[in-house]
Amino acid sequence: MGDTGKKLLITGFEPFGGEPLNSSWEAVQKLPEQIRSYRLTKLRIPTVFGRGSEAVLRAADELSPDVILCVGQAGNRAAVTPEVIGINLRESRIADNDGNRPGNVPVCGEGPAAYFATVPVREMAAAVRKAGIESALSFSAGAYVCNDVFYTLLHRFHGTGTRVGFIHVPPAAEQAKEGRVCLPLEDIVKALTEAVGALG
Ligand code: PCA
Repeated sequence: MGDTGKKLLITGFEPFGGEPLNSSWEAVQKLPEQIRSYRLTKLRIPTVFGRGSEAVLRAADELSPDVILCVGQAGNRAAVTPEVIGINLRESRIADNDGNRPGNVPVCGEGPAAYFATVPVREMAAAVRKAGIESALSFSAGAYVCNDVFYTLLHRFHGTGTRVGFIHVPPAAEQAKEGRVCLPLEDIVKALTEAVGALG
C-alpha cells in the first residue's frame, strides 16, 4: 500500500475587488479529497491583510500539515504560476475586503526581506505543462494579500517540517470580460491537481 497519510492544507481566497467569484476558491473547492499521498483539507480565507494569514495559521495549528499550499487569483495572468518568492512588504493599490490599503510597511517587522518557497516549484510547473496547461514560474506574488499570506507562512514555518507554497491562477472562464485572459475552471482544477501531485 502506498503512503496516503500526508496532510495538505490547501486554501483559496474569497472574492475581492468587487468581483462575485474568485477562481482560486472555486477551483480548490472542486479538488478531490485525496491526491496521491496527500489528504486535502480545504479552507476559504478572507482577502484581508493579516486576517487571511491568521485563518491559515489557526487551521495549521489544528492540523499540523506536511504542506500548506495557498492559491490566489491573478487577474492578468494567462498561465498557472507557482510563486518562487514571498517578500516582506505590504503595498496595495486597491483596498482589501476590510478597506485596508497599506503602503510601504513590512508584513512582519522582524522578518528578513524575502523567503523562497519550500515546495518544488519547478517540478510543479513542469507537471502542469505536461497536462497541456500553460504554466511558468512567477518571481513576484505582488505586495497585496496573496503575498501577505505567503510571506507570513514562510516566516512562521521557516526551519520547520511544514513546507509552504503559493500558486496564482488565472480567472475562470465564468469571470470572462472584455480583454481578460482566463482559463476554464476545469483546467484550473486539473492544474492544481497536477501541481499537488508533484509536491513529492
Ligand atoms: N488574489 C489577490 C488576493 C486574493 C486573490 O485571490 C492577490 O493576488 O494578492
